[in-house]
Amino acid sequence: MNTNRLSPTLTTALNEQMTKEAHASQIYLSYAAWADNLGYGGIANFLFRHAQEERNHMMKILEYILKRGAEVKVVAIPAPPANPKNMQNCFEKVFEHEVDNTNAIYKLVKMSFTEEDWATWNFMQWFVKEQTEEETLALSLLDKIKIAGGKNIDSNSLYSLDRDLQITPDDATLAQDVTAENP
Ligand code: OFO
Repeated sequence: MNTNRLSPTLTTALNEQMTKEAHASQIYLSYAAWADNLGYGGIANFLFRHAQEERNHMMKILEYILKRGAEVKVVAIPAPPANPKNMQNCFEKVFEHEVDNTNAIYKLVKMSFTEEDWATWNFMQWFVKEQTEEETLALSLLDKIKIAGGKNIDSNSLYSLDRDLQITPDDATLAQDVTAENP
């Protein structure tokens, strides 16, 4: 009796996505260590928290593959890229990584749609929303840095940003949660 509810194609793609989430976690981890080394404890805290979030995403996919009766393949995680050049570059890179991951999520949504695997399609919707949130958050940080002078951001602004990011919530407000009274 076949108890595997995932196709071989989706099993491979989900396993790859699981590794991609682990890679995203390593990227946040390395940028956090970079920021901490420079003395920005608040920014590092924010990035460390996001490393954990990505690790949670990895676990969700791992659990999903198992719960659908398919095989999980844990493989090596690629090394993170080089350290950012400055704080603006750090958040530009964060935004680019998030967009790259969003595109990978969209591919999985499309694959599950094409296969008419509605369980996987439904599971992936959580990730679609999560990526929208993460892109929104990264964009809002880039906006803050731009207002504060972009790559010429001064130490006062960096001090404030560092203090703010220590307590910045992990989740951004999405457009669908906004009302006219509470924009
Ligand atoms: Fe896994 O959410 Fe970002 O990348």
